[in-house]
Amino acid sequence: MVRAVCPGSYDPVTNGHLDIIERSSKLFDEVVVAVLINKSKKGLFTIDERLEMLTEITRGLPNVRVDSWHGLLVDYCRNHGIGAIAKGLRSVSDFDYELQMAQMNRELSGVETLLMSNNPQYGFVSSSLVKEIANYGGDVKNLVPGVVFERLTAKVAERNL
Ligand code: COD
Repeated sequence: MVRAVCPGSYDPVTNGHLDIIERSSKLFDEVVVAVLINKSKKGLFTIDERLEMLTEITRGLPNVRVDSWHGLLVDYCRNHGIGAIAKGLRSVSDFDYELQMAQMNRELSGVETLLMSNNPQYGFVSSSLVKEIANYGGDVKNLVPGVVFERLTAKVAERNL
């Protein structure tokens, strides 16, 4: 069984993330979508909320499951028998950082990283831009899955009360 992890902050998950998760699920026997917890970064959504949204949108993908982890990604891979990290690449600036992380993770543990070219339709989409646009009342309906759009709208309304 060949397992891969799609790691991220997923605060929140976007259509760009979902595209990479779906494509990874066709390449590997099992894919774990792992929310990496960064305690020094206060997110908009709690870890549980991110996991709930990820669970909802990956329901139709039988070989995908979701999980969370606090610590090094390579330790998660080691503990769960995962040999590959699957990620998306949007730009040259993504590439510089992703290559550095891929090399470091391989050096630390031997785990391989697969960098997949993004779907150009979502090349400009990031969680932080989605949050900023939603916060100022902009329309992000086409950038995120339906469940995320609903939760984001509710969260922004709650904050602006
Ligand atoms: N299209 C395609 N792919 C996309 C898009 C898009 N529109 N948006 C994001 N992605 C992909 C990228 O590959 C990205 O890497 C991944 O989705 C996750 O994106 P985010 O924004 O949710 O998450 P990041 O970039 O904040 O996640 C960074 C990690 C959490 C993966 C990283 O910091 C990490 O591995 N942390 C754990 C601690 C660790 O091991 N550190 C040492 C690293 S060498």
